[in-house]
Amino acid sequence: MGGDSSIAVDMSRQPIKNNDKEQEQGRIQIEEAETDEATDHEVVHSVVVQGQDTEAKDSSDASPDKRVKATFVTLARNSELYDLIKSVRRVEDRFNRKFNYDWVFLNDEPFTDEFKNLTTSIVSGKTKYGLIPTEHWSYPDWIDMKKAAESRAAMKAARIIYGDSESYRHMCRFESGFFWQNPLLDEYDWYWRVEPGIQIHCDLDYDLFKYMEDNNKVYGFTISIYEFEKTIPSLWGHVKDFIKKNPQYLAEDNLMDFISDNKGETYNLCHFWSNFEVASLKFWRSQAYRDFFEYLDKTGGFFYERWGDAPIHSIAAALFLSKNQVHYFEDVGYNHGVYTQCPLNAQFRYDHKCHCDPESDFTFRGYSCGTKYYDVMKKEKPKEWIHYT
Ligand SMILES: Nc1nc2c(ncn2[C@@H]2O[C@H](COP(=O)(O)OP(=O)(O)O)[C@@H](O)[C@H]2O)c(=O)[nH]1
Ligand SMILES: [Mg+2]
Repeated sequence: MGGDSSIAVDMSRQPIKNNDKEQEQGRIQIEEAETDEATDHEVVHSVVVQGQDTEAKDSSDASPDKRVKATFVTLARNSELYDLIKSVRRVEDRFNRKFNYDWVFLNDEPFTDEFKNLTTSIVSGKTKYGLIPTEHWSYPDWIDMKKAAESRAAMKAARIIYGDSESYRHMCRFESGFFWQNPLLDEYDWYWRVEPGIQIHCDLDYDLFKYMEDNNKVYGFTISIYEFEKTIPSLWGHVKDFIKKNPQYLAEDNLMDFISDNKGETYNLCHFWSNFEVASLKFWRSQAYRDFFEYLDKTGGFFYERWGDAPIHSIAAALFLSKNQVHYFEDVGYNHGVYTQCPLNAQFRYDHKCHCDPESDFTFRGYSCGTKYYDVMKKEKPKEWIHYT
């Protein structure tokens, strides 16, 4: 079961990058205007001035009625550029060169020209660059800094991955409660989250955003996994308190059975791996999610423990959505860190030019929540699954 104490690292999070830094003061919300430059893809970079997006040209060749209001979104550091650019290239090659969706990049420091020029040269849609405001990436005034520091020291001693990292906590809190509040995302209904170093293994010949919209889906994932219990010891207690106070937010036909094995008494640690998400921005903007995030944030758990955005997003999706509004993208072929999704059917892989090894597929392995998801959804498993457990 999840939270296996023999596992000494947080399996849901990959390489340790400890890059805490002092937060600078007085940041503006959005970066200053830039000069537009047409790339050899004939894509024109938008001008972003304090949240005003003055487009010089939109080169999208998809007809307007076929496109939905969607964008890619990436939070990244300048130092991750060359790890990120591979992800961007792969997403473009497998999907976006056919659809030309925009791409929003967010950072807690100003992006360098090198970062902006290179990403703009490869993204086929418009690129936009946002500077995260200090209030979305700093300690709220109700946090006891001494208690937070003691907790980091204790988690470091317990060798919990990212246990002593302040920046990681700001990142998880930002991805939980603030990325969707960035004004650069205001004009969109959908986003696809992309992180540095990910892979897309298969051709995606259809519009995933449009699929979500046309099929009444809200949250889409590729990999699910158990969370490391020591990062969230009090989370479920707070979730239960929140539900008790706000029973109206619980969806009738929800996915509680995916995240709890005893009807909600305890959390089984299953969550959707949030480094890949194709999801509705409207969901995070909803009153239910706003209240949920605010309630959790007030407990200080992002800082006194080390709550990840993945369990926060997943618990909300599992409780506030009906199970049919959550979509498993079994056809993407995805990799982040040591975990991979690879379609098991050989003909499917050939038809979609997948380059992954099915042996690497994580879906039905021990530490994945894939089997649970299939069982809860009463979804038929691929006929090959038993060979890949
Ligand atoms: N701008 C910025 N981005 C960050 C920072 N820490 C993490 N990220 C981004 O947040 C996402 C998750 O961080 P990552 O280090 O990949 O965590 P992991 O996937 O859990 O190991 C990635 O897109 C990172 O680029 C930070 O301090 N500043
Ligand atoms: Mg990552």
